[in-house]
Amino acid sequence: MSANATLPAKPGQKPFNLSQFLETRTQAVNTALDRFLPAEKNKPATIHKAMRYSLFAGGKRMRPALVLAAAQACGGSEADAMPLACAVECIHTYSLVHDDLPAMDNDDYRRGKLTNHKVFGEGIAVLAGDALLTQAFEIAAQAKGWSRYSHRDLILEIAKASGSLQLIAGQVADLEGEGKKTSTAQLKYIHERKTSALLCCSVRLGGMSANCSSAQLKALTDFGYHVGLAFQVIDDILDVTQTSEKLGKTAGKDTKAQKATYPSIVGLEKSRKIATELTNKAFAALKVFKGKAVALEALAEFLLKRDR
Ligand code: GRG
Repeated sequence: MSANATLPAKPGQKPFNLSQFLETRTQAVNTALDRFLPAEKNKPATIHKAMRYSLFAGGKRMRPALVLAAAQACGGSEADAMPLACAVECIHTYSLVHDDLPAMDNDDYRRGKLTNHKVFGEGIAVLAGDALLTQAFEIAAQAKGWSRYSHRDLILEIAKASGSLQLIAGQVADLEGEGKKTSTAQLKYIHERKTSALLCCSVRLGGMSANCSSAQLKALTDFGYHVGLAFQVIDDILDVTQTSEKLGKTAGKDTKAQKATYPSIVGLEKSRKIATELTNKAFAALKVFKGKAVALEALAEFLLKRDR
């Protein structure tokens, strides 16, 4: 599905223009990231060039879009949510830079360009990832804090999602599972941590930036968890069905690295069915928003039908 779609309206609802939402939010996020990051010419210029190279390489900006859409569903403002949207994109980009390193996935292409270490060398790529991770917390600390959610809550949220029990745990299990027989339970464990944790954190942060109620936060958590799992099932499907040109990264890597994926364990057709079921569970979680979560709904549908 291309983001050009205008989703048909449900009875009593205006049609939602997803392409316009994504275009305007991507532009706003890029402008904010540009302001938050040290300028390229700041000494040492190499590290700032390397950070900006990967950050502005043309990612889909799905995590910031989820932060902003969740804030909107809870009646919050884009300005209040923006530092958190930028913080999660910095964490996500750091994880990609490190994942591409020769010691990990050893990839030459990402976001349609040469990977960070191919351009700047391994040492600088490690440091650019470290700097983006640290930058995320500096940016998040500039969010304002709300009556229900303090700065402490925001920082804990991001640290937990990206720490050794979530994002890093998923990556460790992924690395250690290469070439080994993996059960669907173990695969789910990896997907929950490697992918779902940061997507779930994104929608939760959006809700927090709108001082959301505990019922809204619970619904967002449920939504984010299921969308996150669906996202990775689709990512696994795309790895075997799309070209490297389309994906902007090397296609077919999972099979080559003998990685456990949904298509390799249950086949393509069942994988598509699982992704649809997970997305339906995500839709169901949005009921409490009584039609105000149209952007989240449209994003979940877009993520299910995406082709890159
Ligand atoms: C190195 C700490 C560390 C973690 C790495 C994110 C990750 C864990 C590995 C990257 C490879 C991978 C398949 C990750 C799962 C999440 C995912 C599908 C990332 C790609 O996200 P997109 O498609 O990428 O949103 P863009 O480039 O569009 O932002």
